[in-house]
Amino acid sequence: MDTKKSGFTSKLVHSGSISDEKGSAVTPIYQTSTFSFRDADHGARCFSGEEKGYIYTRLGNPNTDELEVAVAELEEGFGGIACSSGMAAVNIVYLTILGQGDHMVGHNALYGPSRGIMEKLYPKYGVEYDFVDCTDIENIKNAIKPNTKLLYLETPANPTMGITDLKAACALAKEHNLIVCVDNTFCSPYLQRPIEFGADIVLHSMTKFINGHADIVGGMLVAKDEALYKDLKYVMTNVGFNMDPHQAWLVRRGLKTLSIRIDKGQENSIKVADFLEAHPKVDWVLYPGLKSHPQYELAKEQMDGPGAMISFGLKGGLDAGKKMMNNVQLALLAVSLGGIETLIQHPASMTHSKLTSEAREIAGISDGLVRLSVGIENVEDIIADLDHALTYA
Ligand code: LCS
Repeated sequence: MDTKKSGFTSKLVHSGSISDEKGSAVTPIYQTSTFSFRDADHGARCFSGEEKGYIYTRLGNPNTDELEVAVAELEEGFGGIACSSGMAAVNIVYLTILGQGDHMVGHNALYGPSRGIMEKLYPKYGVEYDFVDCTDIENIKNAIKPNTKLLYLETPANPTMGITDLKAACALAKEHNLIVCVDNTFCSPYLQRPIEFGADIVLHSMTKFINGHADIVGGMLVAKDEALYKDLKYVMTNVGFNMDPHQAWLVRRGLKTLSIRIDKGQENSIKVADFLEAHPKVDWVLYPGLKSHPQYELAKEQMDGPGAMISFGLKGGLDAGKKMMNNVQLALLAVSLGGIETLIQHPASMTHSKLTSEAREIAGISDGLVRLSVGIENVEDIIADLDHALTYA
């Protein structure tokens, strides 16, 4: 079925689907490393009937193809590249765009390893970087140098919920011939499509909302045009960052319910954010759907909804955070996000406990910061759980 003109949810259900000769309603899993050639002169057999010529799964497989077609269509890009993790996707971008003597500008509060890998590994290969607060376009302008090649954004950012003006950032980047990559993990294409605003590459940790069931790790890149798609794909296949067919099949299944999962998580989040904002033990709440978010108006303009991620600060700091974590019952005390189950985490005592309080502040993570990924459970149960745990905070 040609889904190019279909609505978003119809695309979720049908895009890229492959019907086989047995008429299965769901694409089978092509759990194979290699494909037999029809004869010495022709490419491998293709079950979809197209002259696709599958050869070897690291280079392409019907299950990764199906997922790539679907996500690329949803993001309104030229082509998708499924890969083994969100971090594989990040590294494919860095390896493709940056080389000896090149410079990148990135948002200062990215998902930790997306920044960490640049600071730790890439200087070995002569790559330079500056991480600045990209929520202020002036900072990007001031950081661009003659050798800058890449502008790397994440909006809303993890976990500070800072929002970058994509239209303004992309326009500025074009004046300087920069490639713009936007990590769209927190929104998914249901809530934000960065290519519409001028981005060249969209990146996802599909571990999160796209898959939505906390049962795989995976990544996706969507390139705006063919040339960029080919360059990114070359790195993916040759560094070996490919996604396994079974993993791709699971993600394609999860993707089918993206809009209804996000609608429900978002409806819950609006109520949870209001509850937290009114709670006496909570100092601040950062949620793009609250008028108190510093970029509330911008969020309304570039996002189709505020999403299901909330950060909030406890007045009692580190100790209060630990006590709250030890008293949640419904929310899982876990990293990751974007699944159907509510997850809660306190970076100062969990993921960032090895850093000093000062180093955490620099990374935008105060001692009382708690991050919540709101699930699709009954909202009364989520609020009751938080309310109970907050009595200990
Ligand atoms: N980008 C964002 C915005 C992320 O939140 C993550 C993972 C990644 C990229 C990397 O994706 P992965 O390789 O894990 O699929 N975020 C995580 C988090 O907040 N807690 O645990 C993982």
